[in-house]
Amino acid sequence: MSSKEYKGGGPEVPIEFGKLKLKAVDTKSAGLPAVWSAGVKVVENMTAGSAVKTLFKLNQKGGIDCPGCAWPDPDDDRSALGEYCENGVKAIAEEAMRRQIDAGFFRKHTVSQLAELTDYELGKLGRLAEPLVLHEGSDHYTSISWSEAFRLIARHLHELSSPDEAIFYTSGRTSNEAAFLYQLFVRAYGTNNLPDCSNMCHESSGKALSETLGIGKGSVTLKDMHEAEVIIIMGQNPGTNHPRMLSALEKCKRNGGKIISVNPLPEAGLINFTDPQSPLKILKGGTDLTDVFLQIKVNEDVALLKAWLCLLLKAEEQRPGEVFDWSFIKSHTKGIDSLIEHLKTQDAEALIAQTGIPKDQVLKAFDLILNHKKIIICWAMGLTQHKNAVDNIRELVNLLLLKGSIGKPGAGTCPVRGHSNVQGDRTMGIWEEPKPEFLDALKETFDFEPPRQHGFAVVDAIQAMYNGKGKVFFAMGGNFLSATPDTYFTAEAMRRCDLTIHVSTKLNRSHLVHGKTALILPCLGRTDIDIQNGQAQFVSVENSMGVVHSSQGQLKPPSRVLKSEVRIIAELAKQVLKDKINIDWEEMANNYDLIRSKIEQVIPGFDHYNERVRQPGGFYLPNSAREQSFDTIDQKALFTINELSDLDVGEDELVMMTIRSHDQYNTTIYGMDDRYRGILNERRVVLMNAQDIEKYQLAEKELVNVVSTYDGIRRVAEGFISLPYPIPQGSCAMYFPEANVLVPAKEFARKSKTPISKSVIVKIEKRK
Ligand SMILES: Nc1nc2c(c(=O)[nH]1)N[C@H]1C(S)=C(S)[C@@H](COP(=O)(O)OP(=O)(O)OC[C@H]3O[C@@H](n4cnc5c(=O)[nH]c(N)nc54)[C@H](O)[C@@H]3O)O[C@H]1N2
Ligand SMILES: Nc1nc2c(c(=O)[nH]1)N[C@H]1C(S)=C(S)[C@@H](COP(=O)(O)OP(=O)(O)OC[C@H]3O[C@@H](n4cnc5c(=O)[nH]c(N)nc54)[C@H](O)[C@@H]3O)O[C@H]1N2
Ligand SMILES: [Mo]
Repeated sequence: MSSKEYKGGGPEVPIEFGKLKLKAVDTKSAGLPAVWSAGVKVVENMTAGSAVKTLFKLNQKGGIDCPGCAWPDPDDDRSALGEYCENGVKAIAEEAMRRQIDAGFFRKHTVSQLAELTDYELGKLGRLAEPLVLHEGSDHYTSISWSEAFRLIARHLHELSSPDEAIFYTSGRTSNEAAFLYQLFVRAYGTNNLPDCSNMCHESSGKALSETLGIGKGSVTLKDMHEAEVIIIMGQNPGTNHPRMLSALEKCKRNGGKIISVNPLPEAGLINFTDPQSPLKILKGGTDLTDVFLQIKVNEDVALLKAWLCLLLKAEEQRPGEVFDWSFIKSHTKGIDSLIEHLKTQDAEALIAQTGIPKDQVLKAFDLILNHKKIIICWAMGLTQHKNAVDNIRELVNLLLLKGSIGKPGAGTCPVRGHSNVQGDRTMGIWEEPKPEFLDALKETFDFEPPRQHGFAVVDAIQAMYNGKGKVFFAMGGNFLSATPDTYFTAEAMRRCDLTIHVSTKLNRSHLVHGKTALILPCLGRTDIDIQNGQAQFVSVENSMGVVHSSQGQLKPPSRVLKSEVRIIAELAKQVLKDKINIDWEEMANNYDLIRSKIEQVIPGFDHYNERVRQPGGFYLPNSAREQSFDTIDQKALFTINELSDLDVGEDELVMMTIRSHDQYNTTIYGMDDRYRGILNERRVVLMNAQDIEKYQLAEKELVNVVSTYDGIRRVAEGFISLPYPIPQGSCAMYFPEANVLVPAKEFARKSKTPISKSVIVKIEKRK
């Protein structure tokens, strides 16, 4: 029996129930209901005029980059209606709220009272309207001037015995300009402690792709998606999280392409799709997208991929020279012999059995892979958040390399990014493990010695704060407490900090579970007009396919007091660094072109940045894998040998994945419905296979506790409604962030430190 236990509500995770309603699981996505539901959201929050203005500018050339996902916009023809989806509209509505909260609001409500609200209720309060401070021992945020706030931060940072006692987190909405300035400030101050949301997201992809293909980004363009013969979608729910991707899949199908979906759940958008911007199709009922649906057990993707590799080898042995792309393999890769040796020791039948997928389905998909050459594999969090996540991605690279499916039209890797500028933030140097070349360029351009020692990733940062080694926590956006694993442990870590600072647009739980002193610095969002020194500014971002383009806010900011992220960093840097280095922060904040000129000097691929970012649609960054040039140690693409999942799951245990509902953006809860999955009005649910429900002898919709035990600590998620759902036996699913209490902070992917948010071993316990 473990001695320590984390359980039960509190300010970290208030427990509140909705009124659950169930509907049949939907297999169609988008179409009329989607647009209707999104439209209602916009009108609730914005004036009709500004709503229309915003939507028409969304993802248009020269318009606003949608703060939703990182899916690219078409290079050529964009819909005149605007390139938006239901969830993009919700993202806009959430940010562009007219309602605002200022010091008057915080006088009326204590922090402890606010912490009793759910995340959904917090989001509805409105935009943060002025800088706020919570003094040690107080339960009220009060107003503070910007200059006082900067002085307070500077005082704390100067008092630390080393810059490495400060941690600077970034979420992925921060623009290139703000991200570049931020990392410059942090490194000039003296640390590489720059953890970001990417550590919890596509870090496993970055690690696996850099090692095997020499570039941590995907290789395909939208045109490739349209031209592919086969697209395999693994561990991703595009209908909810990247709805605009469905249009690309539909184009692929129209060109004769086939789609294989690998997922423990029959997700709506994967099965059928109606383009909301195509009225005729809405009437006719949409396109069947998926040709073969493989309902895999959670965390058995290496087994499936390895089974396909074995079958390919067998076919190659029967028809030598016809199955593998030998000319590509010989000229561009390394390690084929060891891979073949390894595959010969594997038993394809056993691997297939391990996936839980019927054999005929695995073979049906295999036929498509065998008989086509232009293959793209798309993936997201279903592959990246496991102990063997890096192996998942290395194994899919093996498949593409055997087929020569990389760096050719219609073929390649497609890790589908999450936050709208998470890829750009990394390009700008938001990374705890900067490359020496990057630091050398910073040194050359700005004439200071950047720190060389690697900093903390997210999971290291949590431990450091808990152990007293991280004393000041600064967050450029995001919601660290709710997004990270082990909510109670992380809460304690944050409370032990001397100072926590959040640059934010909206109130969230990380403001309410805070350090001894806490600051909230309210900033402009993507949709807001940004005027500096009398001049309207625009920012730039990089999408999932490496296109850098501009984004310019169109709406009047909710309060005149708000500052842009760039301005906040510049003023903080001046206050903290004084004359330590010779950088004119003020000048850069007055004119973002000057920041872009510096980016051009430091980061390869940004030549003529100011000129090219002004071209409609922006420009592509160089991508070596796309050119079949592999920038690895040997200058070859690398075959690797990968490990199957080795979860030690007991008889009475299940493997739990945390997933997003249709009505949320990460920790921002837009609404209480998960419409496509037919679960309405309730987030405290655990989706289970009917046979597992029977095995646990649960009554219909019985309220249960879900428990995980790692490193001697029992973690209890109290009060979740057990629901029968089409999910493989032995697997179950709960929503992120409510289920984060169960994810242990010390368990993460080998080699990438991404928490195991998609494979937590749990028990279902009856409530006494
Ligand atoms: N509307 C909306 N859009 C978003 C977001 C949002 O919250 N809301 N978040 C953004 C961000 S930051 C990100 S990273 C992306 C996330 O996009 P996704 O990765 O699509 O998001 P998740 O809900 O985490 O979904 C993971 C999918 O993987 C499947 N899965 C889980 N475990 C496994 C497994 O072991 N194997 C396989 N094959 N599949 C598995 C789940 O069933 C689910 O369909 O979306 C971005 N876009
Ligand atoms: N269990 C589990 N945990 C997960 C995941 C999972 O699948 N399962 N997914 C992980 C993934 S993929 C990610 S990316 C992380 C997300 O982690 P984060 O990026 O930290 O979380 P978000 O919920 O996206 O952050 C939302 C907050 O950002 C602020 N914000 C919004 N727009 C802006 C802006 O323009 N500027 C500034 N400064 N602030 C802004 C608002 O205050 C809002 O409350 O969560 C991770 N955590
Ligand atoms: Mo993400």
